Amino acid sequence: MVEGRESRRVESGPVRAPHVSYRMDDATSLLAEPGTLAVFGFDDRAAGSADPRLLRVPLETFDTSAPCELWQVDGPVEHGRDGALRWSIGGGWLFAALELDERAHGGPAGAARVAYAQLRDFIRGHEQQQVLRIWNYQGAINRGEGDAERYKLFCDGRAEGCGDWFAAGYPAATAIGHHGDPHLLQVYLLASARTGTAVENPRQTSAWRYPRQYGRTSPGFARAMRLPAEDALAISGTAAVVGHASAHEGDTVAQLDEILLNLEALLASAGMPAGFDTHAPLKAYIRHPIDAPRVRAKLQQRLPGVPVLLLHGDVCRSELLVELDGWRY
Ligand code: 3EB
Repeated sequence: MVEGRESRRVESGPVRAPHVSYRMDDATSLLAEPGTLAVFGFDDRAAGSADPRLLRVPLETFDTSAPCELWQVDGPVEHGRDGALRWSIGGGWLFAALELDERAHGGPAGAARVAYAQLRDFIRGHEQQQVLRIWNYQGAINRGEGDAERYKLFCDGRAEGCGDWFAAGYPAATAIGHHGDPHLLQVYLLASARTGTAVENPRQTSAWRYPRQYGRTSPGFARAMRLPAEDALAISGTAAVVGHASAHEGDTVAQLDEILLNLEALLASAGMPAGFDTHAPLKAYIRHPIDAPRVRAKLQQRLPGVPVLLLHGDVCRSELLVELDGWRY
């Protein structure tokens, strides 16, 4: 029965990308909308709800009234908690988030190891085993010297906790320093039952091949991920890294120009048309608050109409002053 087989294939085929948007509504009403997989509040916007789909991201915004970020999927959404881990599943997608206090895990490496091991254990029990995108927010990310810099310890622990989890290919990722509780490590991810397609950037050395000078453990992430239905590109944290070197030390605007070149090259490498549009939200992580107006002005000029959330965050190399990540539909 060719027909029956055909329709089964369609039913289990790739699912539509989550719809990601910035919304001024309060978190409670966004959680009540159909298909809400996750809601992210910045500053204090996520306070006061016990819903596991609501995450407070410890990054301050540079806007006087900050939106929430909303992830919506087709179909009903289940949610719950598993120890410290909170999760939701719907529309073929899985969201999971963990917040750990490093002091309970022997520091940054231990916390990263435990976070990734717990996420892996949780994912193992579910149909949605393909992790396509991960965000990491670490306190005081650049504190410490050389191999003892906290970000590098995080990279060590992440690799240990992952083991061979990503042996078939790394997800797209972001790792940014936050200015909240310095002991808080927050990790959240998006997974599906289907594999995506990792995309690398010809202008940049793949992160897992970075030379020794950047740390004992190369960071494991892909520059971007095409989602299974090929209807969206999840773009990793993108900084002014050319080859493996940091460019334009001390010049935020020149770094931002370099990032825009990196993003153009990445879109071309993904086989997508140039440019961003008003449906594809981006985030800009800015190290020094004094740079926020300059970054905002440049992005308004270069990416008019594109929703960009400006956040106070530290890039994982101390000489890097700004980083962008986000989506392209
Ligand atoms: C870079 O290009 C900038 O450790 O997961 C970007 C995205 C960066 C993800 C990570 C690090 C990570 O190397 C840093």
